[in-house]
Amino acid sequence: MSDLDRREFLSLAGRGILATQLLLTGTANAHPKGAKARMPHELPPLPYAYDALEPYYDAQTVKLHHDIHHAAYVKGLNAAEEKLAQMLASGDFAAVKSVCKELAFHGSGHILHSILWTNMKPGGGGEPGKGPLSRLIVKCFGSFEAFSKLFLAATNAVEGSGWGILAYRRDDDQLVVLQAEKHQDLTQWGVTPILVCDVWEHAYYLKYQNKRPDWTAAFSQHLVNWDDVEARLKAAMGEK
Ligand code: MN3
Repeated sequence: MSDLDRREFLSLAGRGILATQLLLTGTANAHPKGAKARMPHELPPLPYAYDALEPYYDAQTVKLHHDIHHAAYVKGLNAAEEKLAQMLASGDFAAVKSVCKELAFHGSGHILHSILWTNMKPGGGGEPGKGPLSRLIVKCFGSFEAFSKLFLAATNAVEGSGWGILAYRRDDDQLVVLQAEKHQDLTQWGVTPILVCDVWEHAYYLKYQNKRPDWTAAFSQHLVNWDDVEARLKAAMGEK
């Protein structure tokens, strides 16, 4: 991801993962009488090789997940923003309901997967280092162990396809654990996701079949990149 893309992405993530905010972003960029044409969203490259997370996350699933599934959300988001631009140009808003749904679904899918790839690293897992993230986890959840149990329980209990999410709520300086159904349901306004675990079956089925808790345990114990989670927390707090 280039610096510009990263800034744009962090800015987008910082404003939440919500449909109306994506819609407003699209509106500002796509208005026919407004500023220059919007740049299409691009699939961010993986920050490691396909097989770098073996044996906990297999190369075949990583390749399919990134190159096929994540790419489809990027394509869908660009298509939805194109439809939005056409609505604005024509003044015909009959399709607004479906366009809003597509902006939310594909926009949230793109944002959450972009976080997921850097949320993992070879040799990850364990606990975060001593710093603002670990201090805030203890303040909000009592201990890292309690947080970890809550995050895994919430993620394992997602109904159908979705995500486990640790997010930062800047209004009162709190971390919150949430579930998302699909990509965009059950979210909370005004929070910034900093740690996400994908529990759509496409994320784990080849290797773990129906054993979702085995995937989430491997994610937690061997893959989480806590440095990335803390960098996201600091960005959300407004620190450089
Ligand atoms: Mn996925």
